[in-house]
Amino acid sequence: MNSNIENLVKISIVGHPAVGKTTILKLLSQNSLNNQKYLPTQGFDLKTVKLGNFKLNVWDFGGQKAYLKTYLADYLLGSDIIFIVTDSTPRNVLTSKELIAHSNKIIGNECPIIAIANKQDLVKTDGRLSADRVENVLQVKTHGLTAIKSSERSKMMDIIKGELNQVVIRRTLAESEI
Ligand SMILES: Nc1nc2c(ncn2[C@@H]2O[C@H](COP(=O)(O)OP(=O)(O)OP(=O)(O)O)[C@@H](O)[C@H]2O)c(=O)[nH]1
Ligand SMILES: [Mg+2]
Repeated sequence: MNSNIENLVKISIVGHPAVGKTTILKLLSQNSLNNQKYLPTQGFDLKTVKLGNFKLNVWDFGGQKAYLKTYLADYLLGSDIIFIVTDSTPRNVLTSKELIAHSNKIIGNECPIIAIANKQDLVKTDGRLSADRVENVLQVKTHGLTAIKSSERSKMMDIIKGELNQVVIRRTLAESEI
């Protein structure tokens, strides 16, 4: 792939408030996490991350109800990969399931929805669900993560790398249909 456009990938991170979306954005785009204080994202944040030949535009969308209700369709439009983040509490996993159903209606089969079962460091201490159990409930591919640990960066990058192969295949197929 030579052209810049072909190497540009839109990754959308969505989920309810305080599940760790901005922390994942920082994990991908910064060397270290300097502040773990919760500051709700107003609107959205966007960072560009290089991965091999790819330029990833990673969109971190504020999870407050007003945003999701009004802008979810706009957020998701043109995504190549959608990550739905949950904090792995049973209640949040259930509301994330609704968000997945809603997102599916918006984007159809256009792009994969992958779940991130975040805050896995808290599974043993306060009854959060393991990634396998989250996957059973959500019925979409699910990866466990502890986004506050900078050592998890390579795991998150590998998850994206795995999905990029599919992005390339889908684009090639779409081109051959034109
Ligand atoms: N223990 C633990 N805390 C985490 C983890 N990931 C994020 N947090 C904390 O959870 C809080 C919320 O994280 P954010 O990344 O700001 O949440 P958000 O999903 O962007 O929230 P909105 O912007 O309101 O939609 C912060 O205090 C983070 O430090 C994790 O893996 N483990
Ligand atoms: Mg945020």
